Amino acid sequence: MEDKGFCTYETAWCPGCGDHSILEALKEALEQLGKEPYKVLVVGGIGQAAKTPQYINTNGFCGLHGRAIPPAAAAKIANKELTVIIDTGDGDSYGEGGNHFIHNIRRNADITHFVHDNQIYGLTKGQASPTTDIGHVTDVQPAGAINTPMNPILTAISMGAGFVARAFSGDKEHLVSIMKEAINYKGYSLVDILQPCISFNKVNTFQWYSKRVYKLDSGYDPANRLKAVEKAMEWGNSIPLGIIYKEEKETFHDKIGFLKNGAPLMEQKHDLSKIKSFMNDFI
Ligand SMILES: Cc1ncc(C[n+]2csc(CCOP(=O)(O)OP(=O)(O)O)c2C)c(N)n1
Ligand code: SF4
Ligand SMILES: [Mg+2]
Repeated sequence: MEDKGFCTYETAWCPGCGDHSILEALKEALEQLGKEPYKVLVVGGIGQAAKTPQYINTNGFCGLHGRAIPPAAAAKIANKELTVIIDTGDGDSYGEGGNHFIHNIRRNADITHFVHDNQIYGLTKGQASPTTDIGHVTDVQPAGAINTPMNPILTAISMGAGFVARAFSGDKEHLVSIMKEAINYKGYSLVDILQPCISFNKVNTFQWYSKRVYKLDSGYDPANRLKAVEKAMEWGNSIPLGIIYKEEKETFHDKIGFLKNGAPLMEQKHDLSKIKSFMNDFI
């Protein structure tokens, strides 16, 4: 596809890594939505996936490990006109960033979260991540992973997230369509994107995912929360892709008058005399 402004940079990712097609899909989704690079912010934490802000021509920020959500939410609060997108890994999002993941759902800041879920810690060479299945053997865990994996889709739905979806890096067209819906959604949107790590995950390969994933059909109703819970629990031999749950909800901005109405917070003027009189009450 012609590059219209989101640019192509040389990456440090392995050839064949699913991160490449997620990055390409992100650029296509932004182009198709007519977004202008200077009005988009892409945020990552630490990890292979979290390098995404360095490879796309938008505003960008890389936080500490597990800390992509706080700066992303803060930027949206400061400037509601920005399209704020988090692109980061399964470890960064659900492990080190698990606390932020849960509490941002409660807050419902209007940000989009694309998790490159390769079911492994890629950058640090193959430790189990929160989504690694039990028994998964790698060089650094020769006896196999022993902890119960986290189900991020089920967690998000149970916490009250209003947009929860799953996609696969091997089906870019479908991924682009899900990304566009997630970006357009008002409130927190999560897309868990299955992604092979060809160097350190020898179990969940491109072929492994390809054999198991299937798309939800047009008869599936994403507004039915109980059905969504059932779908969220489907994993193993068949793995559903698509919008698993969707509901319109009040966003963080909707709940706070001065954020909702008027200019973006960063442009609002402060009345120093009011601050002074407030401070005087303490003297
Ligand atoms: C506080 C802290 N703990 C641990 C690390 C080491 N570390 C860097 S990246 C990473 C794992 C990243 O995994 P994931 O988020 O799944 O991204 P991937 O590399 O798989 O894309 C870890 C443990 C760190 N940088 N900071
Ligand atoms: S180590 Fe894995 S996640 Fe990292 S770039 Fe290589 S294939 Fe991708
Ligand atoms: Mg990972």
